[in-house]
Amino acid sequence: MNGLVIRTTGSWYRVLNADGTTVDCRLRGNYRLRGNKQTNPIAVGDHVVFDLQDDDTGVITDVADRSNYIVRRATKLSKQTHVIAANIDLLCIVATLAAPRTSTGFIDRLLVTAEAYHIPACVVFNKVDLVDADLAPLLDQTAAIYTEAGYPVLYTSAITGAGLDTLAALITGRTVLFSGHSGVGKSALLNALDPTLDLRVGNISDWSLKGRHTTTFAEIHPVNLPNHSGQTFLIDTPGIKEFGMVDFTVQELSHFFPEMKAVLHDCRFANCTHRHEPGCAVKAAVEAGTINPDRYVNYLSISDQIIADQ
Ligand SMILES: Nc1nc2c(ncn2[C@@H]2O[C@H](COP(=O)(O)OP(=O)(O)OP(=O)(O)O)[C@@H](O)[C@H]2O)c(=O)[nH]1
Ligand SMILES: [Mg+2]
Ligand SMILES: [Zn+2]
Repeated sequence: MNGLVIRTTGSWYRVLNADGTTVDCRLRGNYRLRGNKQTNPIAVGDHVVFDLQDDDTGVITDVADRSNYIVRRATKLSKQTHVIAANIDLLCIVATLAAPRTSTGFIDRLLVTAEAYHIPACVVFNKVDLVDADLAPLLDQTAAIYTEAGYPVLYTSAITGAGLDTLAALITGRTVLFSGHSGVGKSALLNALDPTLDLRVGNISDWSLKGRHTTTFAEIHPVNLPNHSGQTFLIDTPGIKEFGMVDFTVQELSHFFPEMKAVLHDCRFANCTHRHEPGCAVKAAVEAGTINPDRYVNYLSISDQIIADQ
């Protein structure tokens, strides 16, 4: 039999069959790990082959090749990586400017990783109902950074329903990974998209305005969005504090900023790092205002981090 891994907890994998039933599976004892760099050999989104046992549990014997996957460092300083999900059609980075505030540094690290792993991405600014006149200019400015870089940007509110039709239209029929800090409203957004989901949503404590890590493991929720036809797979994930990137070099980094990639062939040196080299087309574009300075600053910060980690 074969199916889609929709939940992983400890050594158990919940597999969704084509007929809509699920089987809880374990991994065959001698299953060959793809190297020991990854803490989890199978992630949500993987398509697996399994044998059904007498007790109605399954034993996974094989995993299909992935079209893509997204990884982060297992812990802050770890060399090991954690696969968040596999076979993703779209990454929705859920961000907020109020309670908690998402930095562009965080968004850019996720976007860079999405580019590196060939996953289309969008930025969803949630909790727009909390954006007052004072905050609105900052929201528009931040959103413009990503629109200009070529990413779809949405404004949503899980509370008022603002922007949900646009979000539903963007994600229908796709497998969509929702990622972002704890408390930005990932689970609340999924509930708002499909009220039958009834996912657990956290409380924001007034004193700290920090999320509480309500969602504790990644899970795929198959849904049929109201007013949209086609099966959609929504992946809810636990909030992350920092996004630990892996696996690429300073030389590669600018290729994962689409607006830099578009001009870097005009740099004088083929191995330009766009920091101090003369004749750098990226720096020229920043000075000319066609590349956003915030994105460039985050580029520098990520490349510093890559160098420090080497
Ligand atoms: N005002 C407002 N509150 C929201 C909105 N979306 C979510 N919230 C609230 O924000 C809090 C956190 O929402 P969750 O959906 O649990 O956040 P999460 O991103 O899933 O958090 P983790 O599971 O911890 O990663 C809850 O109290 C929600 O009611 C929104 O659009 N507007
Ligand atoms: Mg959640
Ligand atoms: Zn350059």
